Amino acid sequence: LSEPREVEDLPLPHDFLWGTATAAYQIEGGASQDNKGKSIWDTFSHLEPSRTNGANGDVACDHYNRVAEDVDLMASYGVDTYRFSISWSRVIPFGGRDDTVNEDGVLFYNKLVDLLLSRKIIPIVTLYHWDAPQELYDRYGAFLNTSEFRADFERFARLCFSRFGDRVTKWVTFNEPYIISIFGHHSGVLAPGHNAASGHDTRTEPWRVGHTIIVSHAAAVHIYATEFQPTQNGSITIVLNGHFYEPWDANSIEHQAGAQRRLEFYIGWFADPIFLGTDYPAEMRARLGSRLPEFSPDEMALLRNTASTNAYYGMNHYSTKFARALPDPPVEDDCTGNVEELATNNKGKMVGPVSGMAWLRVAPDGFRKLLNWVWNRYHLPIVITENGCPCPGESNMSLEQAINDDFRVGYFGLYLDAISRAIYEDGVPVHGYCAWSLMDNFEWSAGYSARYGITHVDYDTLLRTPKKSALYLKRTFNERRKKHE
Ligand code: GBH
Repeated sequence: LSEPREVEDLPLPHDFLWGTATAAYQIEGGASQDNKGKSIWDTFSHLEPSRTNGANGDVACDHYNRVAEDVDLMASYGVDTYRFSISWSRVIPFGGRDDTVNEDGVLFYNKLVDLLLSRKIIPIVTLYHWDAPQELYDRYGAFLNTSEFRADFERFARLCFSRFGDRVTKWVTFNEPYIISIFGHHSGVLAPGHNAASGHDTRTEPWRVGHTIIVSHAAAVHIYATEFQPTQNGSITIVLNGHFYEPWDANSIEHQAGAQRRLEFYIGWFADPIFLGTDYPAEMRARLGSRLPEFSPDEMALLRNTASTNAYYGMNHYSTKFARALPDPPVEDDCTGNVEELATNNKGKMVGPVSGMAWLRVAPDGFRKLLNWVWNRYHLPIVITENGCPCPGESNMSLEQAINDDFRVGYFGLYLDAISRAIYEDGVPVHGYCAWSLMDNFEWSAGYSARYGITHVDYDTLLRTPKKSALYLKRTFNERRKKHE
């Protein structure tokens, strides 16, 4: 697994879409410009800046004021598509169903969408990439109150479909519900920072949050399918992230089961109800008992009715880990299925070379296996909605060093080879790929110290400089897609 590998530049289908991805809070800045309301990320990063490496998204990449330049940049890379998110509190500052719409916020996204279309770039729009209006937590606990949150999210979704849906035809409801639930309401390393130390019930909060997201997603899908899709002809789905898990001991039934269970606790948690219209995975019911909410008959019916409306499986994927089953009973607030995650297996073998983030190792074979796992379980086409990495040491590099990002070029090359093999050798329908990210940006708890961009951003001058990887992606997609013609 850990030997260095050569990129083969294997072919991809001629109609395979590629592009880049970003998220509102990570790039926009303009934190209080034009009446934007506060989101939980404004609160989280300002209240205790140590949680975000001393940084915040007040300015970020200043994309809010540089949107035309950024669309030009993407056009120069030859992208087919661009995945971005809408800041809820920019279009509805207080977020709620009876709160006023901020027309300046709507105008910004109209401008972005029109610029993209004028360059023939297809927008993929995420409604929620982690920046809940602060007011919704203050009023009723946001995700912790399913019916209130669902009603407010329905209004927000309806607003976006009706204002942008004449031109936006590819919608994503939520980005990475696992991260919202676990990192936001268990470890608390991401906003709103709920964890045991801050007095929250980590035995139940993540599962309640997950439940709210699943139901709110299905409600938005229902609204889109019944009120908008007939005239707008677009598609809608959700984006789920997840590592692939290899058994820590490849020959042990116990650890094989542990790896499978870990995948179910990470991915099946959301994907089974959403894409299959069924209950949570049986292993989760068995292990979590009353900690896991029940779907009401109405919720179950909604899930069954909307499951097949989801257009594809939106996959964010970065890396692979080894899963080691732990002896039962698990700790009280276990959220893993009682599995430990490791970078090394029982034989001392590493998952792969480490990137600029300790958790992110280069493991294209795990990626290919995950594509197969998802296809075999859900039978949906797959779009890679995020994939990428920071180079080792990149945060401390000069501009000149940083733009020579050979490590990232190698990572992209191997992960694209894995997609090619999944398509042509395994028969998995993968339809598109968005590199994370268009440019260096605010990397949540790491602040500006982790650079995932294919474009370098100088945070003093805000100057954008293409890295080698941007030019590689442009060239390799042209070549790989020709190979297949
Ligand atoms: C994505 O999240 C986000 O959608 C995007 O906004 C973000 O910038 C990008 O990835 C890069 O991080 O699994 O405990 O070892 C990915 C979420 C972040 C989840 C890192 C796993 C690693 C810690 N991942 N986290 S762990």
